[in-house]
Amino acid sequence: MTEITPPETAISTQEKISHSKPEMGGGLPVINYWAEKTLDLKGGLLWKTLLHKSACLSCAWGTGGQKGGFQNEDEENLQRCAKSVEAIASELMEPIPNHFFQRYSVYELQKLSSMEADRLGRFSFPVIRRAHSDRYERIEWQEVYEIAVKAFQKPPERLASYSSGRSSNEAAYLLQLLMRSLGSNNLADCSDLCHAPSTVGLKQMFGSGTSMVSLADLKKSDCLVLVGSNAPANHPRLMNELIKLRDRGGKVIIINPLIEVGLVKFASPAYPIKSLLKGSEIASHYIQPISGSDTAVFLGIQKALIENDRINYDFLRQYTENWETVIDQVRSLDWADILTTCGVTREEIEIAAQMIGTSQRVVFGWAMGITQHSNAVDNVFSIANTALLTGNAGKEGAGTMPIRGHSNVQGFGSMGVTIRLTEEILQTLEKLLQRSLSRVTGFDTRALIEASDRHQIDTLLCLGGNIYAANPDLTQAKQALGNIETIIYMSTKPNLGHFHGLAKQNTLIIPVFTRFENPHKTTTESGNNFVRLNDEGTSHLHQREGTNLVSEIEFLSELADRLHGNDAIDWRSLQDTKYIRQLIAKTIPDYEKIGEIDDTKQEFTIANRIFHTPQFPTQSGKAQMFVTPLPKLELPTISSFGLPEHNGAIVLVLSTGRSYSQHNTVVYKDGDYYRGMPHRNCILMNKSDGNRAGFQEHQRVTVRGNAGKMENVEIIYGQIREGSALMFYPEVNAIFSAPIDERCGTPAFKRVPIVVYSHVSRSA
Ligand SMILES: Nc1nc2c(c(=O)[nH]1)N[C@H]1C(S)=C(S)[C@@H](COP(=O)(O)OP(=O)(O)OC[C@H]3O[C@@H](n4cnc5c(=O)[nH]c(N)nc54)[C@H](O)[C@@H]3O)O[C@H]1N2
Ligand SMILES: Nc1nc2c(c(=O)[nH]1)N[C@H]1C(S)=C(S)[C@@H](COP(=O)(O)OP(=O)(O)OC[C@H]3O[C@@H](n4cnc5c(=O)[nH]c(N)nc54)[C@H](O)[C@@H]3O)O[C@H]1N2
Ligand code: SF4
Ligand SMILES: [Mo]
Repeated sequence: MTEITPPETAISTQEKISHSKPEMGGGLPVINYWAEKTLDLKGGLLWKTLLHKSACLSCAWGTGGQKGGFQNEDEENLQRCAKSVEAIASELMEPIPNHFFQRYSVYELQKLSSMEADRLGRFSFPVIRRAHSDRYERIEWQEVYEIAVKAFQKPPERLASYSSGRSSNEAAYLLQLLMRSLGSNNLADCSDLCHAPSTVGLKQMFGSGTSMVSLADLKKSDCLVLVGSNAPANHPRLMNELIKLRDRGGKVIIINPLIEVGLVKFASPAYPIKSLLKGSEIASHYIQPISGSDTAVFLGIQKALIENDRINYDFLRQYTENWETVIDQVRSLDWADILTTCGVTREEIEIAAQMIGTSQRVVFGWAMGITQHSNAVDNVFSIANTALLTGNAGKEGAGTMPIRGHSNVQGFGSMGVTIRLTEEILQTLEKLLQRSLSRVTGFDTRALIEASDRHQIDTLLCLGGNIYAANPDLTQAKQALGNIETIIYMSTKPNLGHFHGLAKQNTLIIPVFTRFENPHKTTTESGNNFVRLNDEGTSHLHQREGTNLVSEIEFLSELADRLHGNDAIDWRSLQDTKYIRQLIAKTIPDYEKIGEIDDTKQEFTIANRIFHTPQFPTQSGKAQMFVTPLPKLELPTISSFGLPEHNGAIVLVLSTGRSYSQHNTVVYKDGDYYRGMPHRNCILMNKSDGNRAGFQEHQRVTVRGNAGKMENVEIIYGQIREGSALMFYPEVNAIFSAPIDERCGTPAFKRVPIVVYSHVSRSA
């Protein structure tokens, strides 16, 4: 096998992670990371970027304020976390030189790990991999556009896009306008794999699919129920709010099959004296249910609330519909069924119900532990039902708060990058484009992979992301993408998708500027519905010899112009992002203020999203409640995996997610310090499961799913619920295909049946 020499040698020294587990989240390792990154050779550039006025690249908590990059929307300072530094540092890498592409074939590059691929550097000129060629080669822009234009002249139903929420609102708006004007609604997006169940569920209940809680509200709450979120790693600034909530006497209830150390105790660098050294207690009450049973937990909480007369009937009568049916269902459930489904004691449930029922302002926050299940929409309904039963919606300091992923993923939805566009927006777009638009339901991400597998897609335009590795069943994803004639990846950095997700004819990589480098202003929307204005910037790659990057806006508007010219709108003038903002103001409801932002510089909260009174934008003005069935959680037998029933094998439910040092499919560092996992080929399981199967900790085992297996996996024991296990994506996506919740298309990444066995017992 050829050794691939990364073009950049300045890779930071590999941190050795031991098996020992820390006693709290955050803390000095975070400070060390800051110091390591900000003091090294690129430190100056990193600081310059941190101080640039633009929203943080990483998560949707949305740090980055009016006066520089360190503020939240309440203009509180010191609000940048190490994850932000990690994301920026990755984009400040050197360009990948041309000789690198000349030297290595795609087959050699396919052997790279996610981390190795990311460390190759930045894309800085367009490249193409042509049919039958074994490598990428540099290509001139003229030919790029010729190929792209031809690719988009196919029947509209055979055109598709995929996007990932790091680009701007303006790029997102342009992407959907281009696709819809061509007649295609195939606007797959990473949110299909992420918070789609929240959007779908909340929209049906409240008429609005986003958080109804602002940051200011969160600061007024006296109880936060945090479900299926590893905030210490994935939304670190939220931890400051939890610390403050506890400080003012409030309660934090955590629901998670895994005890995440940072949710028990967190040492926040934002409070050097109070918190950093000793750590702050986070959870007042920690519930560890069986994976995938959250609806049962909430039904239990609802039953306890009913039995202890803690239901706000006045609120239900005045502001909700269908509440009687919901209450009747909960009353009719047996405690025994609820408790066996979720594996939690009645006492644990009663404590949670008591905390919720006696608090004045409860916020319910959740992330992927709730949405990545085949009953994900029910999970969301069950949480929101609990909020409504206690009158915790439509008032200050309370409500439902999906904790969004990518820094602008919510903006993509607002801009119309969705297969569920409202009729209202469709009609305004029709006016703008002066033509009728297709009403055919487009393909979401999973449907797009399935359609490609059936040879139904000719052209795919990817605005960021890694459609290959974000999907379950990598063999299927690779094969499906291989059926597409032309794939155009607009990307900042290489990832596994560029090497495995190769099209049948032409695969193009368009090198784009990242948020803080764009030559124009852009906007982004945080998970709390706050719109930020990102200043224009410069790129460290700009005047390097041989580099030739474009902005996403420039590429998309140039392509649109070549396809449409002056048809209906002057597509070329969309190169001016101010003009795009004018169009957004005209066509996207509640986004009017974006039309003035260039003059006023006033960042703003989107209208009609934060509810301080219980009037909701549904048809009746009331919140609609939905009955949520108790989940039926079955497990396959060992033999259904094609293995003989024998000792030394055990069936578990795998939760697949992120390690501490990765951003989605991009791995920054090996291992997970906070979970005591020294490298990525580990499985975290409960000791009693290990004992049951006769395993020892650190033993190497095989993990098999329904689509493949991983070998030599090291067992790590941790405080995870019996019967559950945890492994990291994207690697683990090789071994399973996942059912979806049909209502939103989201795969059950958090409940993957696996069998774990040792090499010895397999041959026995
Ligand atoms: N640093 C960093 N930040 C990120 C990201 C990143 O990769 N790195 N990704 C961004 C994106 S796109 C997203 S969507 C978010 C993801 O943020 P999270 O949703 O916090 O991330 P996950 O790793 O998917 O894990 C979620 C948690 O769900 C728990 N869980 C698993 N199964 C269940 C279950 O059945 N019930 C319950 N209640 N809990 C369960 C797991 O134990 C874990 O603690 O983070 C965003 N921010
Ligand atoms: N098993 C399992 N699978 C999962 C999940 C899970 O929990 N478990 N989580 C799912 C979730 S929640 C999500 S959101 C998806 C994530 O899926 P994606 O969003 O598709 O993947 P990312 O890894 O975030 O994409 C990273 C790439 O985006 C590109 N990029 C970065 N910044 C920019 C930019 O500014 N512009 C452009 N054009 N490109 C840029 C870079 O090339 C980078 O390599 O994965 C999903 N898959
Ligand atoms: S919490 Fe999220 S938005 Fe805020 S600095 Fe950290 S990664 Fe960035
Ligand atoms: Mo996500």
